[in-house]
Amino acid sequence: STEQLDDGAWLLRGFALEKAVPLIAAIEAVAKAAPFRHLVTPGGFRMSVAMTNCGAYGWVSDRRGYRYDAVDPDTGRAWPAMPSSFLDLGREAAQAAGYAQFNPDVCLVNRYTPGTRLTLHQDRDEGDFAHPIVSISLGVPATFLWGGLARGDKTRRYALYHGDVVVWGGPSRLRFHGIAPLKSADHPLTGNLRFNLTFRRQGS
Ligand code: MD5
Ligand code: FE
Repeated sequence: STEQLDDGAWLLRGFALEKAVPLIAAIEAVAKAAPFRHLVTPGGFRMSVAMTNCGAYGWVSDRRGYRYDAVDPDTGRAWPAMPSSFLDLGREAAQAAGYAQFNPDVCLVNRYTPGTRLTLHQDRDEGDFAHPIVSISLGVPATFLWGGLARGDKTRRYALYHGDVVVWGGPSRLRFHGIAPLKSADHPLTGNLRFNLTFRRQGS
């Protein structure tokens, strides 16, 4: 089913379900070349979510700030190429939500263990906010917190399940959002883990 969350924001329930097994295998291949790591925020806090990237650029954070970089600072090499299974599904989801021209050059991969959270934030390090962000949830379900354009705005909660895809664009592109601490659960494909893929356009 397709549910409109707000202007420019669409929840495509189960859109990735049929491709979940190859997507998870591709995550494992990406993580072999660019291992998951816990980034440090500019304020010095270790993030509870573990991250890696694929594509021409990757999102990184350290004491100097947040940025996109073509080189993985942990390996000194380019990020692994975006698997075609990722790119195809990211584009199909964007198209289903009305963004036919989406050509992502980054896929940020997040890995959640029980208790992992992502505090309320905006995604604003990309070069051009005209492009949407496509998010694919795999494994253990999570509670997504969806706010407004100011940090203090009221948040709504949505359960995101294995295979769900969300597309955020237009007036919803810069909303504050986060993930509540992950509950312990067991998923047949991922055990106690949740993965989230976010497709982004970094370069213009
Ligand atoms: C996650 N990841 O489930 C979430 C889902 C991240 C991140 O937030 O930055 O890696 S992506 C949700 C998202 C992205 C861009 C805009 C909006 C939500 N939004 O306007 O609500 O790991
Ligand atoms: Fe985000």
